[in-house]
Amino acid sequence: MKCLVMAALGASLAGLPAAEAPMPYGPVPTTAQLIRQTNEFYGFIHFTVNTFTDKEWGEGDEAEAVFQPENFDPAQIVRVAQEAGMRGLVLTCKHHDGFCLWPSAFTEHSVKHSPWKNGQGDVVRELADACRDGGLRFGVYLSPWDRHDGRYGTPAYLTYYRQQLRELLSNYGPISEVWFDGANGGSGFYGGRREERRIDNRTYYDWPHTWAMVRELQPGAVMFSDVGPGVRWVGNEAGQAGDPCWNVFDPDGQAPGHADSRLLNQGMRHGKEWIPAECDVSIRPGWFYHASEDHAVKTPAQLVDLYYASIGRGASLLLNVPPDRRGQIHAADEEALRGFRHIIDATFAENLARDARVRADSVRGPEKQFAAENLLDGDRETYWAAADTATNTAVEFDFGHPISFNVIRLREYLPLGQRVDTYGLDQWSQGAWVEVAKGSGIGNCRLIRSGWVKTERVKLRLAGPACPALSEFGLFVEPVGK
Ligand code: FUL
Ligand code: CA
Repeated sequence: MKCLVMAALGASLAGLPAAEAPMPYGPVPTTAQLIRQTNEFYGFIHFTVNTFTDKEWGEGDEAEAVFQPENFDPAQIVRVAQEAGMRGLVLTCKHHDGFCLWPSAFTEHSVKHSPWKNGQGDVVRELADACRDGGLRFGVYLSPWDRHDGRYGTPAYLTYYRQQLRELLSNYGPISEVWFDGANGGSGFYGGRREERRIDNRTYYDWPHTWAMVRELQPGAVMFSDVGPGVRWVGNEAGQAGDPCWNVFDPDGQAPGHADSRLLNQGMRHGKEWIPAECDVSIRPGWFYHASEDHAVKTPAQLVDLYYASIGRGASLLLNVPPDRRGQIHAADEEALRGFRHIIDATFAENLARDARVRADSVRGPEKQFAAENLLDGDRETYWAAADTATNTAVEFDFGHPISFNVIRLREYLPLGQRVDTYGLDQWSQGAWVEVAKGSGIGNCRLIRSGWVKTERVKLRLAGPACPALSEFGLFVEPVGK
């Protein structure tokens, strides 16, 4: 990732004279955001008392003894995630019911009073360690809404919330993502009072203060909430990014739990900040495991559709895979993920455009640094850039013989911002260019299911407010009937 940043600054490659890289256009990602985005696919782990009470939202009055996984196996969870192609996991360390999956020093409502491992267990520690061993990144979800704690709604609760966050960010190694949920207030146990509590979600949580603490303790972590600041909610829990889904956004006037879902879904072309979207969606109807939903696990084909509707529109995908009462991923979910991975791997195994002769209308400088061939080298850190004046430009790919494809993949070089407004792809057919796809917005990844196209040449057209900087172009075959 350091390389991406260096190349953006115009450093020379392989001893060639440095050419000027294009100026970034609009907001650009931080290094942490770039890593988050280019890793694309993550798993969400919803696990707590609800797994054992068969609920989606615990009331906050659950006995700690309820939490008793038969055979919690973090290595199994990590293995399933790796095989699915996930690059990290985010764990619900505390959901709305307030039960803590780690032995927090600031509450008695945690695993330390559960019979699981005689109160000596720590789910956060075990999963964080397993992730590190398996090369997965690890993130934490700490629900701001707490239906157990009697202080919820008062300033004292915020102190408690930050104490807990400090524990999670100080004692469990590097944290890649901190997930701030937007569900706020309502009825609950609240230390035995059993009442309704309302808060003003625009002011109560004093987010800037909490965000500053995260930055101090885990500078490499990306913060999720409805409105960022690191990644934003995509506006639905169905895994559907807008088309287009711009990486830039203005959070002004919006707050976690208080944001316009249509704007979140599409982003803002001329937004002031780089806050890309993340699609959180469950592999099952609910977020927590329920045996009654074993037959409602999404099929491989549905998961592949989610991939195209999230990652394929430049967002990241946070797919929830809830452990069952054993504390493991159920076989039905594992099988669906395996089928999904098989289709994705089969599709993207070979870029059919890789050996094409490529010719761009405009290339920046004579050096290889910005050459059109960089579009086909399979390396996201190398890119083709046109001259500053070439804001409406095209690249042709000549395969030398007819090829058939049904998926197009485009990637922008993100350190230089989101530069392309519109794209179009033409095929050479009976002596003329014929359009096969068009749209707007590229970003980290744009996937287009074009239907079957058979041709010897294609032309990619791009237009925007600044010259394009694209890192990859690919044509693929999704295994579906011709
Ligand atoms: C929502 C919560 O209310 C759900 O239970 C779940 O955690 C989901 C990811 O976020 O706001
Ligand atoms: Ca490249």
